[in-house]
Amino acid sequence: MWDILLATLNARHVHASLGLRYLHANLGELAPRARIREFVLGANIADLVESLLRDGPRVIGFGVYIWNVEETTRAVAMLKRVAPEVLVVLGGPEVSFEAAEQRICSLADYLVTGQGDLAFAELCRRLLAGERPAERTIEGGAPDPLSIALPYALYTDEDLRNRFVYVEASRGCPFRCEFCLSSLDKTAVPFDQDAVLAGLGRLHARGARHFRFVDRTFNLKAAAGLAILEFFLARLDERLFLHFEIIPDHLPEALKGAIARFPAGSLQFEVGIQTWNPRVQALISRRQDNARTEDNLRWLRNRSNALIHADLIAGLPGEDMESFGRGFDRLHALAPHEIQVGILKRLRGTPIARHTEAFSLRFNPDPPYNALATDRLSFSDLQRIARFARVWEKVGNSGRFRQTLALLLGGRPFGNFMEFADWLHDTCGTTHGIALERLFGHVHDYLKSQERVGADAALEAVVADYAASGAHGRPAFLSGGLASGRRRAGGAGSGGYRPDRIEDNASNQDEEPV
Ligand code: B12
Ligand code: SF4
Repeated sequence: MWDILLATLNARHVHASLGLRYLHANLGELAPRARIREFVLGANIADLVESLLRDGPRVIGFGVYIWNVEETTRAVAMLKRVAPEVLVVLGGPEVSFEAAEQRICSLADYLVTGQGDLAFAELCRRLLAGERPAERTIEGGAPDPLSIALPYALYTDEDLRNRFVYVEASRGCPFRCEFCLSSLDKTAVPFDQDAVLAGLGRLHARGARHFRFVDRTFNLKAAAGLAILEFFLARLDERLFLHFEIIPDHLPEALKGAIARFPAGSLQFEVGIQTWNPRVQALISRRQDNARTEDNLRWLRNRSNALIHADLIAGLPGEDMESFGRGFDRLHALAPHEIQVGILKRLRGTPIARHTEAFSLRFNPDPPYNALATDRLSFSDLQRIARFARVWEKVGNSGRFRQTLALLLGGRPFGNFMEFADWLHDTCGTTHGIALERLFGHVHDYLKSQERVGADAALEAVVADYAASGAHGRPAFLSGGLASGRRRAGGAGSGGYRPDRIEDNASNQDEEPV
């Protein structure tokens, strides 16, 4: 039996909840009476509630995020019906703002906004002592990181084997990009570096090799970043994989030197570009030096082995199709390994909402609160971009269409790929649920119909990519007459994946739908 449960629904099993581990680690004398219960989106809610109640809790804390708020609301509603005596405490970014408008907040007993590391423990002490604080909303605020116990010992061996190990060297962000929740932070504050490195060292000694840093701007302070990179350089092996989020226009020489020493496949940078349009950048208070961003991306691609995953956002105030497309082409010319096209979301609490009227921003009222239309992009434009993004994931980012991609893009990447995504949607009636083999067939059909490509070049490229993907079927286009020797061009396994690594990339599964 456990007095306190810490529960959440993660986006997928591979994502372990770092937030709940912090709360548990900071429960002090209550920690042995508490347990973390993680579920995955799509769980049966009645089963989830039943399984939580089986632990006999007096308090259940739920971690609420944009991806799980709908299911968590149903869980809390059911729980309060069948076990009203169990106290429900909510926390997490989704309920830290606009609480009055959220059904889940009215169902719960208590709400802790902001960082809950210390505030949750304090509340539990009072609740378990029989007190019922009159104030239902408690501000967690932003405690000094030096007062927070680190949670890394709470990763189990199973976590280390099968899940991403999320870690954190600093909290917060000094920048103000209005679409982002971190724009509300006052600044970035570091954790004690020695303590963090000691925690990472113990995880590494236990076998952890896949570390994802959740720091908003890993490269903000060169000395701190360098210490972490050096720490891992001293522990390099062929399994090590590190993920960092970086700001693109700031790459001091000291960091470059260390980055350049990492071998292929060991370092991944998520680089937020979001928009290249200076007018849009100014409107959303995003400071970004485009020229330095380009220089740094070029340096990373030419002088380091880091995998570059770069993000763009469509639907920002002031951005139209033409300017977004130009931005895509500009980014594509810098050859990041992956480009993620996201649609603007109006996250609760973010200042982007101030532009709603001036730019006629229409947001989905339900999570994920994505932009549906703006004064410059119609609903149908944004639908097309969303399809572009999905198809790009499977064809552009997957690494499975290397030769065909070049033909698809020709000299105008955004325009040509948009035409392909439109065609795919018209042909299949959807861009969801197209199995890989059929997708190869469609790519082939499309390319051979394009005068600028020609049937021979289309077949040759599709056959080479199909063979390199490691797939073993006999799709219709293979009966197109190429000799079997040519069919094998590229060879299985040359698709650029690291099958030994925990992957969040659904495109690694052969029959994964688009
Ligand atoms: C890891 C991560 C993910 C993972 C999922 C992780 C999981 N567990 O499933 C992935 C990569 C899948 C993901 C995806 C997305 N994410 Co994300 N993600 C993060 C990230 C980088 C780290 C989260 C983390 O561990 N933080 C560190 C811990 C310590 O902080 P925390 O989780 O906020 O927890 C603290 C408090 O919230 C609070 N707290 C949390 N739980 C509880 C519970 C109780 C009871 C209490 C009292 C307090 C409390 O106390 C904790 C300790 O201080 C954050 C950014 C960030 N650095 O936080 C964004 C973030 C959480 N994601 C965000 C967004 C918008 C998305 C996407 C919509 C992005 C997109 N594609 O457009 C998608 C949605 C996914 C989907 N399927 O729909 C937003 C969340 C906004 C919101 N309202 O929830 C964040 C904050 C980024 C941002 N700055 O805007 N994400
Ligand atoms: S987008 Fe990145 S740089 Fe801008 S506020 Fe968010 S975390 Fe900071």
